Order: sequence, then structure tokens, then C-alpha cells
Amino acid sequence: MRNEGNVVNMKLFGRNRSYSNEITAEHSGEPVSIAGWVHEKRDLGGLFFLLVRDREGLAQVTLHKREVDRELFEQARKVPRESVVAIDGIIKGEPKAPGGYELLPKRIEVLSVASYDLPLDPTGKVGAELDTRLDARFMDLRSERTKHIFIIRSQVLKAIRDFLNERGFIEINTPKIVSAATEGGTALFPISYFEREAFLNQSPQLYKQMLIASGFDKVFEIAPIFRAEEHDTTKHLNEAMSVDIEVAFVSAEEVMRILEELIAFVYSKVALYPGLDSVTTQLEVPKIPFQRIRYDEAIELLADAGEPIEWGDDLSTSAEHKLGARIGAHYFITEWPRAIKPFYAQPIEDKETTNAFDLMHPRLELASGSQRVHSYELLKQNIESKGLSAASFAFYLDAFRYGMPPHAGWGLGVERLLMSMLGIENVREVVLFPRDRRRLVP
Ligand code: AMO
Repeated sequence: MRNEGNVVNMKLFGRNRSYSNEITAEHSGEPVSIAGWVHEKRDLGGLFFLLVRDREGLAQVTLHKREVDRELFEQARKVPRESVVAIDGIIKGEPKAPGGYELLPKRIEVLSVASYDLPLDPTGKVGAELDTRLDARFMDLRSERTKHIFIIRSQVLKAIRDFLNERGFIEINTPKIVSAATEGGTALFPISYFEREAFLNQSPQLYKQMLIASGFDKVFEIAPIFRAEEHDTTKHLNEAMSVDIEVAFVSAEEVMRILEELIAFVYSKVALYPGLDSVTTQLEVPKIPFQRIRYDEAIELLADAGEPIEWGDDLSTSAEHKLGARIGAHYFITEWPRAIKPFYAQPIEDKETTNAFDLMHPRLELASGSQRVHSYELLKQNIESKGLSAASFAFYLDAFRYGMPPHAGWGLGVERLLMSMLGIENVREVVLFPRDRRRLVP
């Protein structure tokens, strides 16, 4: 082979590279350069096809043994699958080829030779277990379905940003190395921070609330959250991506409305994505408003469905499934007991409940939020009644002493949204490099 990938031919970078989907039969006779991976090779004796894959699709490179020089023909025949090549050639209309054209090559440059022992088959003809795919994620991403999942993920994040920016939200970035817990119930990852102990942040909760005291009024953050969940399930990650909002001068109902409108907006954007079909054929934009049921009504429905839950207990996965099957669409569960919601959720006067809500998809929880406590005294009391030390929350409590508006907000799991939207069973499928109980590499 002329170039085994050890020498970078700078000429490639000077010429115009076309994506496979930019070329059509109408360009017949014109010269073009493409670059990509050798997806498949087909040897028909006198005729040899190289299918070259780039981000946008496939291009067929056709070599007629009698018409091309021998060296070029042998080069195409010998190049291992998944090697990276750059090809200069002439376009010719060919109805049977992908995109309706083929490329008659003048020059093939092998930029990087792939080893023969491929860990996966990117054509998807040979299936693989999820663990094997995650171990070789770089290669798994070359397959059509996986690639589209992550382009959709990028589009979902863009849609969320567009929606919130359009509504006057300010995007914030809060620290991920912190000194205190926010979410009771899930454990923290301790880290050593010079001579002190610190933790990876479970949620931007305290910081987004502190920014309400700043007068920013509407803030959002899209960032990782870290949860030291011991269990190994198909919906829990140890590092997840959360969309968090916090809004001043509103009640829980107003942020619930923002949430359902956001969900419908994101679905409507993803529904337009041309690559959606290779991931799912079942995406339907949900109708809003979503049904709202109170926690006590949910408990009653569950008792009816033969899944009794003790008042004050959280819903089990099987309870979530039963309720979801009953309701059959997205819904909110509101007015949760104080005991299972964090200290910052606003209690409802004279009741044992809070103004907190969860957004549910029939299969799983997508988001939770609440009206927040904005009284310094009540917040301090709540922190202490949860057995936490008010002193370690002093930096947060201070923000409530010098003018804190009433406010509400929520946190939405990006991976949960994606898996529910795309009908994907395992949350790890929608994370490039998932972190779970067993997986820290790659
Ligand atoms: P919560 O703890 O319910 O609320 O988290 C919000 C949302 O984040 C997602 N999520 C997870 N996704 C995958 N793996 C995990 N281990 C995981 N943990 C959470 C879920 C969940 O609904 N501070 C509050 C939000 C608020 O009140 O504003 C909070 O963090 O989709």
C-alpha cells in the first residue's frame, strides 16, 4: 500500500472533501474527493466495489478491473475494512448505488489501516451485547442506529436550550465540587479536596436557588449530576445529565406548565429528524396539558390495581409501571408526603404534604420539582428536622436572609427523557461513555 497511515499527506487537507450525501447523479462527469471508513468490500471478479462510509452515509466506489490500473485495483482489494481512506474520483450516475451515484476512482489514499480483529461489526450484520458495544464504544458509534441516537441527543439539548432561551432564561454554570448534600436518599461520592473532604454534586439545587436571590429570575443549567447509587438498574446512572430550572415569583403549577410545554417542544423537534426511523418508528408528540394526580389518588389507584403502597412510601418501579399502564400517557404526581421530599420543598399548610411534583412517563420518572421554601426560618427548621446540620448549609441559608422571592423549579433527567422518547430499554444506550456500578472505563 502506498501510504500505511504513518505519513500524513497534507494535500488531502487542502482539497475540498464532499460528504457522501452532497453528491448526486446530476454531478456526473465531475471530479470529487471523499473521505471516510471502508464499510464493505464486494468482489465480483472483474468488478470491485468499495463502500465508503462518512458521517452522512455511504458512497459506492466502483473499480472495473480492465479499466483501472492494477495497482489501484489491488490497493482497493487489499485495504482492510474500517480503514480510513481518501478517494479522488469522477462521479457517475448509478441508480442501484446508495444515493444514485458511484465514484470511479483516480486515486485512493489509505490514511489509517485498520486491524483485522474488529471488536464489533459496524454494518450491524453481526449483533453484539450492550457490554461489548460499550467496551468498544468508539466503534459502536460507527453503526447507524447508535450514531443517530447521539445526534438526536445533541438535538434534544439544542431544543431545550432554544426553548428556555426563547423564554428569557439565563444559562448558568454551578460548581460540581461541593461541600454538602442536597438530595436525601441518594448517596454522595466523596473526593479528597486538599486537606478537606468534598463531594461530587448530586444536583445544582442549592446554587440555582441561591441565584434566585440574585435577581436573575429565570435560570437554567444543563450539567452532570453524580449519584452514588449502589444498585445496578436499567434506569440509574452514577453520572447523569440533568436539566435544571429555577424561576422566581411563580408557583409549582407555572413550572409544571413550562415542563410539559418543553417536553412537547422537544418531541416535536425530534419528530422532524430524518434519522429517527433507524432508532424508532413510534415517536408521538404527547398532548398537553398532562394529567395531574395527587399522591393520595395515586395510592388509591395502586390499591385498586393490586399494588398497595403505604402512605408515606415512595413508589416502587412496579408501582410506577402499574400507574403508567393505567394512565397511558405522561402525567404529574403532585402533593407528595413531606417525609419523602427534600427539605427545600414547600410544605402545604395544615397537611403532611408538600407542593412537590414528579413528572412521569408511563415507564419511569422523568423529572421532579417543587414550590420551594423561601422563608429562612422554615428552611432552617426543615434542614434540622431532616437530621442535617444547619451550619453546613450556612452558605445557602444566607441567601434567604436578605430578600428571597418565592420560587419554584425542577430537574429533568436527559437520559430518562431520551430513553422514554425513543423506546430504549437501557439508559446506558443513550450515554456515550456510561458510568455505572461496574463501569468506569472507557
Ligand atoms: P431528582 O433527584 O428527582 O430531583 O432528580 C431529577 C431527575 O434527574 C434524573 N436522575 C437520574 N437519572 C439517571 N440516573 C440517576 N441516578 C438519576 N438520578 C436522578 C431523573 C430525576 O427525575 N433537585 C431536584 C430537582 C428539583 O427539585 O429541582 C432533584 O435533583 O430523571
